[in-house]
Amino acid sequence: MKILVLNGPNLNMLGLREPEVYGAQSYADLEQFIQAAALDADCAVEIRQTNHEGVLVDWIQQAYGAFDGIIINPAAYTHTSVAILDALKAVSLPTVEVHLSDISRREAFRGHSYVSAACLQTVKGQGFDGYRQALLALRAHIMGMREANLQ
Ligand code: CA2
Repeated sequence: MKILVLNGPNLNMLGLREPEVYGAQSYADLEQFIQAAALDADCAVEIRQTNHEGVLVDWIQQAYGAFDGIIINPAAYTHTSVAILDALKAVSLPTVEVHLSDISRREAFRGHSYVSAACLQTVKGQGFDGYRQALLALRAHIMGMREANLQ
């Protein structure tokens, strides 16, 4: 099972600023954590990060036919991007949204996610472990779909 993990703007700054919100570990630590979780779950993950909205849209489009599902932390674009929502709807791959922090308990503008409407579920406020939870939920969903198609 091949899963594309997409991380949006400024997540490459993890560990350098705001450790009280996002933790003290670095982006490289996050990549290692996700790779270890994927190994445990017997999934193959490709992890990418960009600061550019259009690049996220391109990567989502290119995932069609190449990956079984998507895990996405669109970072600030969560709260602004109809383009990312439309791309996720267009490819219609099973997708889980992740946020390190609990966006429902922060500033009001973080309370709304445009991308949620195209996602199976949103995992928030669980730190790095949210990516592991997202991976397990996505794997269960994809395996369920495969079984249903066999019947
Ligand atoms: O909680 C999350 O994962 C967010 O997606 C992170 C975004 C934020 O805009 C969302 O509202 C919630 C911000 C990512 C920026 O990460 C930083 C890391 C270190 C220092 C500064 C920002």
